[in-house]
Amino acid sequence: MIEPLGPRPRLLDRYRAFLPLTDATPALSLGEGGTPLVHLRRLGAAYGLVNLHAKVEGTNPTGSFKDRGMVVAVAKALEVGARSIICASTGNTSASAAAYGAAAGLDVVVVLPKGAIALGKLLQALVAGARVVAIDGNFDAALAIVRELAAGDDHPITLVNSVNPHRIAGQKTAAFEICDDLGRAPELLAIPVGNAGNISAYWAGFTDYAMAGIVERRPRMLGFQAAGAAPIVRGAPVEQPETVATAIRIGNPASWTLATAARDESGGRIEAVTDDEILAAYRDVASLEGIFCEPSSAASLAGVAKLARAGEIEREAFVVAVLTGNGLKDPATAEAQAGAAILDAGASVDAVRRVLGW
Ligand code: AN7
Repeated sequence: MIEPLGPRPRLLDRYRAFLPLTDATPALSLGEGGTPLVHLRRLGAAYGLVNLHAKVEGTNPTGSFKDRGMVVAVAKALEVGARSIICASTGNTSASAAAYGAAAGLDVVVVLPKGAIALGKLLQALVAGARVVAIDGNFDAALAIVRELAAGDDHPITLVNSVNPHRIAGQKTAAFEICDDLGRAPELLAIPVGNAGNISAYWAGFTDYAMAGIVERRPRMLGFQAAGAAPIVRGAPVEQPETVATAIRIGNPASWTLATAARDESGGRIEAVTDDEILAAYRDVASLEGIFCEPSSAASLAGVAKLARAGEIEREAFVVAVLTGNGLKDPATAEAQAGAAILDAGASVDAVRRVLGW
């Protein structure tokens, strides 16, 4: 018999020293964290990079990095006796809130921009039993609404968007894992930027590890926004953000200042990538590496590709691109981008041979 694997360490136990937990914080886990760091040899070769890696966050329980922060935010909500949670979302936060809220026995309300959420994410929230409110407005409007609802005291409810500091605290753990796996911090960390919570969380995580003396240096942070939703790059909010990468279709990021601080303190940059560049990276990482991520996630690789081709990343540089969510969440984009058409054949060996050209 082969040794049993044993229980996976819980994220909140593994990084307890760096998290805002107390003896009164209830244990909660759906198996979040511990995601793979994959060396992208074939895609790296295409970009002219030999040390390109992906942090594959789509393997989290609800298929995105949001679970790292949600487990902390929901555990902390339980600790203070909350009965219900609320968030605005471009999809993944709502899927995660619905799942962790269900596991914790809480009422969950999610407020979404109507018609702008990838189908898989919407279904995750509905099947988990969240109350889903679709507004005639974008994410920025939804966030303003839930902030006001949560601030009022007529109906106590805990806000679990990334303006809740427990979300950022939990999301720092991805930076810890990267350092633990590499035995050091990478030189460059590439990440999509939407509401800008995650880039802020990674920077806080690398900073915690550097302050604790676990790593010597922190990476340069490279944030990428979609060209049609690039307020930080433009330096002004975008009224009508537009992009195929619906998860990052955000015109006025809540963590704007933290994101520009991460950029500036790290000597990094925040740049825009076009939808075409995003979709090229989305197809390439699937067809060259077997990693199916969602379009927003591919913004990190699209940005790396662009900078590498411009000669701005050294061939040997240790680069980690964060692939924030699973490709299965957005079947409509997958269908539109799928490279190969389905070959129709009769149910015989000859018919199958024929369509394969054998
Ligand atoms: C796959 O779910 O904002 O810069 O409401 O789902 O921390 O916002 C999602 C964002 C990147 C951007 N990749 O992260 C939401 C939401 C994926 C995402 C981002 C999101 P932030």
